Amino acid sequence: MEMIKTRAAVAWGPGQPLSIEEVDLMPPRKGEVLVRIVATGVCHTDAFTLSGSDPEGKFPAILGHEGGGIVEALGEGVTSIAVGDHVIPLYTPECGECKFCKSGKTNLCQAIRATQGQGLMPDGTTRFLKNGKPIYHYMGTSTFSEYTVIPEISLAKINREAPLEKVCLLGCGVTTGLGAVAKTAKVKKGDTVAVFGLGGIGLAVIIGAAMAKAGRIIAIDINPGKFEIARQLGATDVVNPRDYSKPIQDVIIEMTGGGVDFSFECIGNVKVMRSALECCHKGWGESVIIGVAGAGEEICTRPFQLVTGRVWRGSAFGGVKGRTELPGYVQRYLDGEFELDTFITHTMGLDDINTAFELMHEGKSIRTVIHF
Ligand code: NAD
Ligand code: DAO
Ligand code: ZN
Ligand code: ZN
Repeated sequence: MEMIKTRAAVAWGPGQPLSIEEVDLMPPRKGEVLVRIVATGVCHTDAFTLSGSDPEGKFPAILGHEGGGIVEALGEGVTSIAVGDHVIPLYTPECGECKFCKSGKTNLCQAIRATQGQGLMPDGTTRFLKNGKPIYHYMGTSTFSEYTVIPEISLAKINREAPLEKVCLLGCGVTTGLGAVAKTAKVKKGDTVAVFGLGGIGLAVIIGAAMAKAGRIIAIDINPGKFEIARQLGATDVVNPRDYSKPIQDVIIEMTGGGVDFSFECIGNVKVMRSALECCHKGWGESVIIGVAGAGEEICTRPFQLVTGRVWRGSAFGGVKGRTELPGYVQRYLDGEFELDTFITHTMGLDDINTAFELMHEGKSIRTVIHF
């Protein structure tokens, strides 16, 4: 197979708008797959990396990690995926063989972690080139390109009947929220839940909590424009911290007669992470950090908060193992267990992708889905 041209949104440097241009894409090598991306969501993590706050952010790069696509060609030795398969790229791969995959305790496969974090394919090179110079991959996925090359272990094969322009959201935001509730926190019927940040992640946490039949779901955001959708998806209470002069954890402790059973931080703000921990019930409340904080930032609380029974944990991709478990989430969507339409506030072509970032920064969108 020859090198092909692909239309992509290139991030040339931190803080710069993405540039839509044609770049060269080398064919898939051993263990790699050429995928035609049909649609991709734009997640806050893309904006985080583009801003320059991501310690692993490398430029120039092709960002994007919430995609859905169709397999176009296979590199040598690929056996688990066939041409024509519908796939969701995975920024958390699943090799099935590393210590992490075999542990049964985590979804954080480490098979290609080192190269993926450097924007490289597992052999240490890039498939994207512009004028002969490498353009880095992003999170092993680079879905802001019509064609992309992805390791076989980073692809979940899904039911072909699933609409790729919707289930692409299961490539990050929605699965992250649903998984954090069901797999990381293990929320049970009747539990009280607080959700900090009502973007794609926080709203997916609300759906997950409603599916778990949580008794009370308290949705917290400084943008009241998010409250209507939160209620529609199952929030029982909405709270704007700016309406109160005291710390938001005190407000929630009062509202709940002692604190929540589970809280979820879906923003990436270390101060809110503290509030999320401290609004948990003494003796048993658990707080799950989902938001990604900027380079060098640290969380803090008084250790006595943990001594007295609160638990702090974190969740990446909802603790979901991509190859073995994500196809099941797609099926559950097809079976009508949860919806995706409410998340998709905007759709547009790749040429308008910078508008998608503006809408996110202005708090006007939940998810924009880019259609190629
Ligand atoms: P988003 O920007 O769409 O939503 C964030 C929300 O937080 C917005 O509604 C905003 O108004 C609200 N907010 C901001 N500051 C606040 C404050 N001080 N108090 C209350 N609300 C506040 O983002 P998103 O796409 O939903 O992503 C959320 C976070 O999750 C990001 O940090 C992202 O990088 C991270 N993320 C983590 C994972 C993971 O696997 N752990 C996966 C995807 C995204
Ligand atoms: O295994 O060390 C590792 C890194 C795993 C990456 C998990 C990323 C989760 C948070 C980033 C947000 C994803 C969009
Ligand atoms: Zn994401
Ligand atoms: Zn592995």
